[in-house]
Amino acid sequence: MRGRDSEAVRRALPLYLVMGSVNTTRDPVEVLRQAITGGITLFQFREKGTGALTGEARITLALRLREVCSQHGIPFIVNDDVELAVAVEADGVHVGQDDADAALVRARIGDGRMLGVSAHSALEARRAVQAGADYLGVGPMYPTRSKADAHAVLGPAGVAELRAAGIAVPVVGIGGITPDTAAAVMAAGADGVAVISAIAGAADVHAATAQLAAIIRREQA
Ligand code: TZP
Ligand code: MG
Repeated sequence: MRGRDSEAVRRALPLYLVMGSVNTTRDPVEVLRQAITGGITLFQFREKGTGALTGEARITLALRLREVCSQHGIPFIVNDDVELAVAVEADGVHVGQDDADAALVRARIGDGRMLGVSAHSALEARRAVQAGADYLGVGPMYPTRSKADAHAVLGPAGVAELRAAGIAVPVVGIGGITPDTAAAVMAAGADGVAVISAIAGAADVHAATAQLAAIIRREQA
């Protein structure tokens, strides 16, 4: 998957799993496999928070998850670590507003990899696009327990606001999204939903993914 092709990026966004080892009590490799067969379209390795792996263990897990994505043709994105992304030949990088400067990340990864940037307002969105973002992560849509330093809840209105402001780049909503709320996020103008716990924390990962995928397909029709 190459960055800079907005239709290809849009097609990758519908069901975006974000996960690190702390987001599941099981083997993340097995969770990722089940999520892929359930219907995710994109994966982000986000090894953050209390108990997150570091050093060699982190790189080893990244490589294992990267391999599973490659086997199934699912693009692999690395959260907030350009060097790791390049080292594991990731398809892209995602940075938040407090992470590395998006324009510098774009310069470092070139046009061949996807760049995702978190945005909470039309101003941040415009700046991100100017810096070279291929897609925007907008959230939190709803209260979340998966991110300690989460921004104030925007709701799906946060996505609608960006669209009303003329932001046309691919957008994924994130934060607290469940099967009960995914349709509202799509209806507000998102191209996809990004989730951690709705998939990684599900008792049946495959079934939870398939349920979300069906809801999103309905919204796209
Ligand atoms: N960025 C904004 S909210 C969030 C991130 C990484 C956490 C999303 O996790 P969950 O479990 O889907 O609420
Ligand atoms: Mg970040």
